Amino acid sequence: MRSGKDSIVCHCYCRCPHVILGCSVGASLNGFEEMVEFLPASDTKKVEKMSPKTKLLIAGLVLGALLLSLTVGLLVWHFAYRNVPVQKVYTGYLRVTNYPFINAYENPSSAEFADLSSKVVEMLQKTYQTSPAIGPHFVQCNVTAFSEGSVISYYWSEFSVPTYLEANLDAAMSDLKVQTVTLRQRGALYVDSFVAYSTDPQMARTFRDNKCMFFLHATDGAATKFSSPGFPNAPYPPNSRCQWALRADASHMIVLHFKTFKLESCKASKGDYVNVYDSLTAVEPRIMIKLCGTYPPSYNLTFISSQNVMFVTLVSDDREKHPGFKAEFSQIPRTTLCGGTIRDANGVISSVFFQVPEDKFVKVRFQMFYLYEPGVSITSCPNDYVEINNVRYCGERAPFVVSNNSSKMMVKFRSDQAYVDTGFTAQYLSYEPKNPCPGQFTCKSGRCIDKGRKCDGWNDCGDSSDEVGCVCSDKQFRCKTSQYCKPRFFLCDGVNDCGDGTDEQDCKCPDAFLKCRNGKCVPEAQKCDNTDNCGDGTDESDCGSAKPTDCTAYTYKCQNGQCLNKLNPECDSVADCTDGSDETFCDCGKRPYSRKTRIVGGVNADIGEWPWQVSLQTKKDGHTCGASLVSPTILLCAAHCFQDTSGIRYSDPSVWTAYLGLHDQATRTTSKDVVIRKIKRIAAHKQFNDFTYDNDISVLELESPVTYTDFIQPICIPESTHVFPVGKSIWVTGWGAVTEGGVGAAVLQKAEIRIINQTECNKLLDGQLTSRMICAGYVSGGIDACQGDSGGPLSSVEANGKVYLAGVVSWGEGCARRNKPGIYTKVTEMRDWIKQNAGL
Ligand code: 4AZ
Repeated sequence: MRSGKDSIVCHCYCRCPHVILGCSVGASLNGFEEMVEFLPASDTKKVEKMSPKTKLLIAGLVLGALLLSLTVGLLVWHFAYRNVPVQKVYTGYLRVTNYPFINAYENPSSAEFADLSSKVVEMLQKTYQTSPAIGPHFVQCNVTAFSEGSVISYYWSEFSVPTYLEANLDAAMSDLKVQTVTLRQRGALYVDSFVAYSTDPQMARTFRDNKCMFFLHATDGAATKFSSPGFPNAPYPPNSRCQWALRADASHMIVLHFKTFKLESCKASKGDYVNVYDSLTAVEPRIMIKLCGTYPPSYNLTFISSQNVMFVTLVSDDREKHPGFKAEFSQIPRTTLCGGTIRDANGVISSVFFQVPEDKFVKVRFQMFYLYEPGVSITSCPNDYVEINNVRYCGERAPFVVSNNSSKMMVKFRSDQAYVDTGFTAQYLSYEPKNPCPGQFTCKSGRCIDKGRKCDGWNDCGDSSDEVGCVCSDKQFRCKTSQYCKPRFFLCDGVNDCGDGTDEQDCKCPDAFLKCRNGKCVPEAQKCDNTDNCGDGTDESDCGSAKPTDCTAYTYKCQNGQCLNKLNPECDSVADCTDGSDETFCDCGKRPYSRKTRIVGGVNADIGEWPWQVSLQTKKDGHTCGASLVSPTILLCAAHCFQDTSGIRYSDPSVWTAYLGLHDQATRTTSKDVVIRKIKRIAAHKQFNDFTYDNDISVLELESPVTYTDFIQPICIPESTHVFPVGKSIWVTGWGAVTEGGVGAAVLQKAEIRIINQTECNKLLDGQLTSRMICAGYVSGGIDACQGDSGGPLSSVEANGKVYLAGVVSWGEGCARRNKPGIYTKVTEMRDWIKQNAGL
């Protein structure tokens, strides 16, 4: 590459402008003028009559003109693009071995700092001059900090280089070796390691103006606090470039904890972000984490350095305003964090060599496994990994087991300098070689599962070994490639559950036919012809445009009576109704803490993740039902929560208390985020059928309005025409029982489930569904709504980023039983009733 570029450069610089082309073109022109007559193109005879010399001259002229334009083009390209100087900044660090570290080096204003930094600068300048690819482009360099070891010097260097030499400079900088340099009058500087990385020039500029640069040293005992500019009274400024250099005493590590973190939500490019480095400068290979968005207070945003330094940067763009962050750090003595040998029969580990009793085999169960690095292959795992029997494991993995046909096992854990993640927790177990899973089924991986889970259509082992060689039941179908049996309600749900499309292949309509949501096929030509050919409005509700149309049950109705045939037009930031009413009442379904978080065990909700979730309690029973906040005074709930029994008059509003902003039942009276309200009015659906649970919906009015906070927000109520497609991933939340017949959860639980095909679900539930019910089930089994979740929300995150109430937890055959999905009141079917009873 490089040599090719060089040859072009040389050619253009030496030959183009005057000498060669100037002469040859000039000579040809002279000869041409003397002898040639211009001819019309069609005058072929005259051309034919031309002498060979003339023809040669014309050819030469054309060639010359071509060469001239090529030369001009190359010159323009060279001077306009290739030769434009670009500013390059490298940051890095080097180790000076012949100076001991002294405390004064921590203070950039001290004379000692100035003395050593001028030596390092001189050494860098001299070193750069030794390389022809670096020296000519050097502009300036500066030392920003020192740390122990003997003295590590952090610096930046600025260069101005023509675009076409930028790659050469990068290569030369990465190859650069610093030898010991003899300094002017001041002896020598011994340097034994040196790194330089190209960096964002804007970030590097912060070093120079020092406007938002902070140097902090951990103190013994108390944690040292710092925060983004203006926090908590004002948002951090736009276009910020702030840096915090954190230090601890020698032989210590830094523990950094973000107590509040509220930045702009994460964007694919740019956006606001905070980087944490395991270094005293912003060098990419030492980045521990890049943080953006909002983290709930419960999220453990804690990072530990490998040495006694850490570096935090804040970069903001020019859009939106956000509060920022509050952080604190402290120091702990440096320790060796892992390694060892264990000889007990069972236990919990971090990273070690195990040996169980000789007559047993050993296996390791990873309960939590997060060794994720952006852009890194999870098959080769080159950077951070766990290695067992020469197999590497990395990335983000569901619980898994690795077993060994021996009583010994070596589990190695390796992490490199860049990027950190939560890590893993594992348990090691010894097992009888002849009977690894007494009374249970042994998965191929060595994992033990209940025998009843074999051949139930769900991948319980994680490696599908429990679903191999099964005979499918009448509630199941067989996937073609894998031959696994899967629940029939996975058929035609728009999701490729088999992996080979078997479950979706017979669902397609013939060519030129449209598939209706109810399964019917209608000719494409009937789409958007103002006739409901499907019978469920599919062909008339999604016509791509928002053109006013005749009003039907499947068209969206604006407040001015106009109807639209655009699918889910509400709050999509496009005013489709001429009166703009599709974009009003959009202040709902927002989650201040909207980040997808990872929680050990997988089902605890995060604080503030479901801010419309309400706990309805009675004095006698405590938490009894869930509910959803839809306005400052209105909750939506199930009707069956308010059926009187012989003991309590549940239909009496005064029996109930609503807890809003609640996360953990244990803190319902102490948490500052919780707001408590008495209930003023209960309107249960008059047609609620307590035998079939048809029309299972109610409206509750709070005694006084609540103020919205980060933890209390309303969910959006969908219009009657809103479509929640089959197969869509959706969330159910509540404090209900965690097992069938079991006790309720203290911490709010969440489960991701999928909307299930109404016809298939009705088959599974022996025809008990009405059109006012929808089914949703947990894909990998075992989790579902249960007693105590009733009345709570089925929350759907829609394309517009807002969360809509798709259903209200209603009933089910037991809880989390295979092939028995949960049943929810279909809110779209209840839209008019909600309007009449809640005024919303
Ligand atoms: C209940 O008793 C209940 N599996 C709610 C939901 C489900 C079962 C029971 C769904 O409140």
